[in-house]
Amino acid sequence: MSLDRETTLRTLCEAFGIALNGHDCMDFGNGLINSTYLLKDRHGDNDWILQRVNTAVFKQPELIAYNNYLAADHLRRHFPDYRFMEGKRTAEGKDLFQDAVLGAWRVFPYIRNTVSHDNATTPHQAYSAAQQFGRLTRNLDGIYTGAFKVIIPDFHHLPKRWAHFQEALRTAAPERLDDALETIAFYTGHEELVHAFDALLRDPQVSTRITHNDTKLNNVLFDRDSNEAVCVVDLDTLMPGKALFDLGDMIRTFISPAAEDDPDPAHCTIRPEIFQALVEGWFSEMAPLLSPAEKARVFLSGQLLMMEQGVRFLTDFLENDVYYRTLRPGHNLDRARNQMHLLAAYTARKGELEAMIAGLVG
Ligand code: GN1
Ligand code: MG
Repeated sequence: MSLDRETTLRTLCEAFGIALNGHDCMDFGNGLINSTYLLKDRHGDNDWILQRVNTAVFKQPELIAYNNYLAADHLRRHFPDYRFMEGKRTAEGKDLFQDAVLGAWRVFPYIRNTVSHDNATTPHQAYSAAQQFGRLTRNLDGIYTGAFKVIIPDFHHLPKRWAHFQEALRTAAPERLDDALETIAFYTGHEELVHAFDALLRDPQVSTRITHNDTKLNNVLFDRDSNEAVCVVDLDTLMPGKALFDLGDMIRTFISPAAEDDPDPAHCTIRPEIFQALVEGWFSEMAPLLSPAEKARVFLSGQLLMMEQGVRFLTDFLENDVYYRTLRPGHNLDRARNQMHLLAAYTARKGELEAMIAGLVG
């Protein structure tokens, strides 16, 4: 926050009609784009999540709120028991709070007794989380996708990310190119995945649905006691997309025990039981909606998302770290290397992993 925390907090709470009566405000989660805070009530359960939207990335933050309310309205009517993270309106009834100094802010209820995990520790956790991501898309099946705004154009679009990467290779500083030599060579050697991504985008058998688009494990809240996934959060990229990209991003983020910025190849290992559980959890909701063309690309979806994310991190490194929050020099290169090792390890296990899900995909 650019004003002091106290003043910012008072202004926001007044705008959203939240009575402050002894609250603590602390950093929350570890997103790479927005800044998120937990406002915790010391005396009761008047807890809230405050999020400052990064408007360099989300150029029209009002579109996030628009899609959120569109989905919330449909879900309330058709699935009244479904738990959906709906944004709170301001006291004046506005979708978000915008101010020249403080920026753009959204507020959400905090669900007590929930936790998020950066890493899947059990197959059941992976199953339960994937089921929640699948349920979101399934419950929004039938809604008119054309009514939704495109919050970030070409968000999951490896061919366009690839073109951006080629541009970065032309303009990067020589030292950065030098540091990234081996990583650049790896991604360049996997260009066939760009074509596979393109073919998927063009396949009429792969429909456009309303998807989450950022299905990391830590975007799911789990009940602290039962360890069941309760709901999905971080809905700022809820928009039309391909369901396979949600699946691929889950494979990318659940399958290895390593953190996303751990560049050690020895840590980027593949956990087949987690892979199987997450595919099963997602299929438990999505199977009736999937076409043979989608089912045939389950394994591929993981490769595509590892490739896309790796190329994005590498491009940002070559462009001097302008997009993702970095905490140390070379942070984005470490992230790109992590995705590289992950993609190599995952691809090496193709036969075994495909055999595990053969019964599901038919
Ligand atoms: C960003 O900010 P966060 O962590 O929710 C990014 C995702 C990436 C992710 C990688 C809008 O998400 O696409 O997969 O980092 N979001 C945006 O950790 O670019
Ligand atoms: Mg996100």
